[in-house]
Amino acid sequence: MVRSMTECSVVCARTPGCTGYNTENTAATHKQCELSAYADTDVGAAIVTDNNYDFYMKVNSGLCPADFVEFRGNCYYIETLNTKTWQEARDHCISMGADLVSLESPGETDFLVPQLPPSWLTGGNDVAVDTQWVWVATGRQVDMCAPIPWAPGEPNNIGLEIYIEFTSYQRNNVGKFYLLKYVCEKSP
Ligand SMILES: [Ca+2]
Ligand SMILES: [Ca+2]
Repeated sequence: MVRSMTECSVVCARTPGCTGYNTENTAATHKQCELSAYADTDVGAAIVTDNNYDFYMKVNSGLCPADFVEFRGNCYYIETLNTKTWQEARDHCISMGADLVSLESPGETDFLVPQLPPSWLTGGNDVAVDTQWVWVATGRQVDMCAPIPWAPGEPNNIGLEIYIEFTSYQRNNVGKFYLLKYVCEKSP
């Protein structure tokens, strides 16, 4: 089975002891998502043709707690069973030493998306100052365009919508009683 680099990174993150992966598809090797021990000399990517992709990356230091998966040095708890309000979800994250996820790179978003339903809660909010969107874990401003844009017509503030929902690679603001799956993020 051909796996994308993102799928392969997920397989590695969920495999105890995996510290790197190689996604390669050539007639000679037929390697697909080879999990491996990480070596400094292997890091990097070489795309030879559309069908030949060779990549090693350290994705799993083994330092994340049980129930968390690791991606590029951060730990993620991905809730795919239970829905909660934003505050309930945040309380759950904090109880595990984490906070609701800050989406700060396309790679991070691409890593999370295949593991979740189309819609889920992030740490984005404008609770403190209306229309000043920040990530709750860091207080940093949410980039208005990246890594995902607002959905057309959003943020629309129907009622009091103060939390950012990820929905099908776009952003929507939702209210405090809205129930969704969610992602927590922490440093190892
Ligand atoms: Ca993040
Ligand atoms: Ca909205």
